Amino acid sequence: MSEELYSQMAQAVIDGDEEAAAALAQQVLDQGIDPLEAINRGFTPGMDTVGDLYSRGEYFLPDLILGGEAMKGALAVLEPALKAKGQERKVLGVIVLGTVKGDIHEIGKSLVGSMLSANGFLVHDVGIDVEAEEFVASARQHNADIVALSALLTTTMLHQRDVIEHLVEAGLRDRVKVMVGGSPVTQAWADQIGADGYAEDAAGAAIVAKRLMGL
Ligand code: B12
Repeated sequence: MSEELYSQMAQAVIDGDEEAAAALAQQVLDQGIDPLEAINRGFTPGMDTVGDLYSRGEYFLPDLILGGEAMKGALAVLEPALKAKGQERKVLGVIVLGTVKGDIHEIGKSLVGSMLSANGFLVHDVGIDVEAEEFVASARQHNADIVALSALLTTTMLHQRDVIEHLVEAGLRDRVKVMVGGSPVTQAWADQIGADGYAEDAAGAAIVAKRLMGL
């Protein structure tokens, strides 16, 4: 039964049908299905298909936008349930999270934020297209333990390194850990730029964040 529901979720994103995606997400909550499971097995595969169709020239920018909107519609319904899991716990650490300069992809970043909150971290989401200076200012303001940087473009992942350099210049690097992610980002890239952690997905991000806190 769930398999059928998962493929409907993927299809709603592929069709860019925000209303259908939100209705399916509501069904997830009503039927007591694990929201993360629905995201990983239903909506995200749909988003991946949209990306593949776009790379093959079968989908165009408006299709990419519609797919993104459908995914966001589903996440808007599911995120409160994801975050609620973390609410009764004590705060494990403070994280400043954002998508780097020049990059407006927000879906994966927000999902990472929800998972970190669900796991007991206090997350300050500074948004998308964020300048290195802003990450540094926010880390200082919130006394962050970790700065988490998302990048979805091969061109913008270079700005993850800029943020690390700015943290060094600001004298914060000794006490602020950095973790990086996003589809073009790899462990090798994380090592190359001197990041402390990398994870492939939102669930992995929570595991890495705990490791960085020594938990
Ligand atoms: C939706 C989408 C868009 C939407 C974004 C809407 C929004 N509000 O976010 C819009 C239409 C705006 C868009 C625009 C563009 N896009 Co786009 N987009 C996508 C698409 C289809 C899906 C991304 C997504 O949301 N995935 C779902 C989420 C859940 O996954 P995720 O983002 O990867 O995040 C997960 C992990 O990466 C990880 N993660 C993410 N961040 C972090 C951070 C940390 C710290 C950690 C630990 C982990 C982590 O965990 C997340 C959750 O599991 C991808 C293709 C793809 N399959 O990735 C292309 C893609 C990323 N886009 C691409 C391109 C080329 C563009 C444009 C340049 C197109 C254009 N010609 O204008 C613009 C760039 C705009 C800009 N300046 O940023 C290319 C990038 C190619 C490259 N390697 O550089 C891709 C790969 C499509 C393709 N196959 O060609 N896009």
